[in-house]
Amino acid sequence: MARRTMNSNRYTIWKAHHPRRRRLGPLVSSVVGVAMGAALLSQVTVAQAPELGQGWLPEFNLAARQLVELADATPAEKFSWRPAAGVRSIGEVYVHVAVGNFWLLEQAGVKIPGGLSKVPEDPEKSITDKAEVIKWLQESLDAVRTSYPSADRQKKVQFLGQETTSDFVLLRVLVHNHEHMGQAIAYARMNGIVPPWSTASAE
Ligand code: NI
Repeated sequence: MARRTMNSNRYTIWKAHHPRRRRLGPLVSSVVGVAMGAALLSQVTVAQAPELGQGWLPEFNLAARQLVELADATPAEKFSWRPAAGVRSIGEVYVHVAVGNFWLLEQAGVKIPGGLSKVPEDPEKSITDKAEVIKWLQESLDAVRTSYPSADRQKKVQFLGQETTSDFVLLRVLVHNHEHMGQAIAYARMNGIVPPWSTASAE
């Protein structure tokens, strides 16, 4: 008797952890639904971001294109908007990206004519006009794009007090642009600005 009770309990526990096969119906259809959704999503993604998964430079070009498109779509008066005191404004984020690009290229041992030396004192405070901000951003993105293919990426360099390679510092360039592109999207959305590539895909 005691044994049967134990077996019965075991069966109850087993059933609870192994739903009957017919319960897989909705699961299977949801898997199909997700697969169809993924297929649709991938069509949209390819249409708006053909650079995805195509290597360092295409991924950089994606971030570069979206940063400039988003800055262009932002009204000039919004460049001074910031989500809270003591946090970078929209314009300061773009200038930070621009200066970061020049600085990181220099750290990676890449020579840029003018480069960091052209950047004015306290750039995030001195470059505030929309057209000026976009000019600096664009120039820095072009500097990365044109120098990356011929850079000696295996070269040993010092970065933040540690020995590394030019390649790894250039990886930071890529990551940094994507990081702040995401931040810029959030800032734009908080101001009712729709990223242009998002509008295009919704049509
Ligand atoms: Ni940063």
